[in-house]
Amino acid sequence: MALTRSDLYDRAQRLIPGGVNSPVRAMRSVGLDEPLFMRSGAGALIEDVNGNRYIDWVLSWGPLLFGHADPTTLAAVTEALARGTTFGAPTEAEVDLAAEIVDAVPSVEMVRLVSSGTEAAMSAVRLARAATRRDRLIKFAGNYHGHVDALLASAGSGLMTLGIPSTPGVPSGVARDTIVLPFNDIAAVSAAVAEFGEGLAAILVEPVAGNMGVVPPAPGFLEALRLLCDACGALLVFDEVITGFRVARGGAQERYGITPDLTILGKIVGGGLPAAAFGGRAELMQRLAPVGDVYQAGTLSGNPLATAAGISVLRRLRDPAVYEELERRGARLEAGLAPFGTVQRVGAMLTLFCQGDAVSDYDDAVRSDTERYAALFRHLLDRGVYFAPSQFECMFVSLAHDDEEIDRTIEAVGDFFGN
Ligand code: KE4
Repeated sequence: MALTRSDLYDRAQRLIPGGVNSPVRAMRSVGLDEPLFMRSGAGALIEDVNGNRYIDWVLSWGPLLFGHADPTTLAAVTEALARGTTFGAPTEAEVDLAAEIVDAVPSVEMVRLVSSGTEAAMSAVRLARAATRRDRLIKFAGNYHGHVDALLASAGSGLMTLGIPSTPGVPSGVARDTIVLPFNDIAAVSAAVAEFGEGLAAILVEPVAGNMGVVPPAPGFLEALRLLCDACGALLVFDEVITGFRVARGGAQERYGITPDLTILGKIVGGGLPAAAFGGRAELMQRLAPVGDVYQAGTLSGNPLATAAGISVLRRLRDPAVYEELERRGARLEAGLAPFGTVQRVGAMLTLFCQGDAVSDYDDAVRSDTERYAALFRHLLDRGVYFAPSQFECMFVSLAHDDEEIDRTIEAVGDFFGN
């Protein structure tokens, strides 16, 4: 007899903090007493352990551009699996995945593969600090770059949902070097650069914010960050863990025509398996061990299964029709949801904010009616639609979401708002 959701949750809570391996999965901010436990996925659909099926707009938080159990990805991983799972030595697939990334992402001449976005962000920060011989960082409220000590202050994902602006366990000396500014506020960045620019190693930004809900860059914002970095000698670091390969094949840097010095990648780059990366100009990346003196390492970095999955996905993204189709589906969903709140979208990532005003930064985002969003989330579950279990996340459109599933989602949302 398979365990029910309640049995699983009881057992999980005795063994794993909160019964989950990542806080947002607890689904507490949307008023569930116990999280959904998922058992399988196929295309745009996901099935929980009680046999309920949902149209999945979370898609594991962004990696699955071709949906769950994509046959091409499964075939690639199965073929790799038959030859073993990890060697701790260079493999051809790592080189092939690196080649796909370099070909796709305009500013990346060299890349280092790692296992998570957090690891990529942590490594990029270390490299930026080494390259500039400076310590200070600028990040933005509502941006989340993984649970890196130096970057947790006012993170947008997880912490934002939990209402914790920063977290215990981060040494005060570490937090002191991180300056947190309002997203899209050029004047604030200019002032901070004027005051701290000499000791500034990097400005980190989600070029399209996804971790406070989707907040596009205001006109001129990314350009201003580029100019301010050039003026003070800091590096511009784009965290494209969400936007990479999603808002364009070359990410936000291609879509907006801005060249960062370092780029952080994750999610789609691993095709649903644990892989992430950071990259940039060769002269910067060559500072990394074993060529350079900046240490960075990882037992499972470039793992053969994850690289097989990543290659199987990235190679298909060379077809421009992929992004035409993602744009069409995203626009269809956006138009359908528009009557029900503030919908903000860039390409295949969007958020329905439960409020009536435009959201341009963290302070705007937190004015959303999170209780109403929680009620919408629960209503949708009953209608077989699975939204992000937090107002401050994205809906991730994929090539697996067909028009019928988009329209069914719109109808279910409309029912909630009484249309
Ligand atoms: P991971 O360490 O979770 O692979 O990546 C961290 C990260 C870095 N940068 C951005 C822009 C990110 O969005 C993330 C992780 N995203 C969250 C959801 N927004 C992952 C979900 C979770 O924390 O469980």
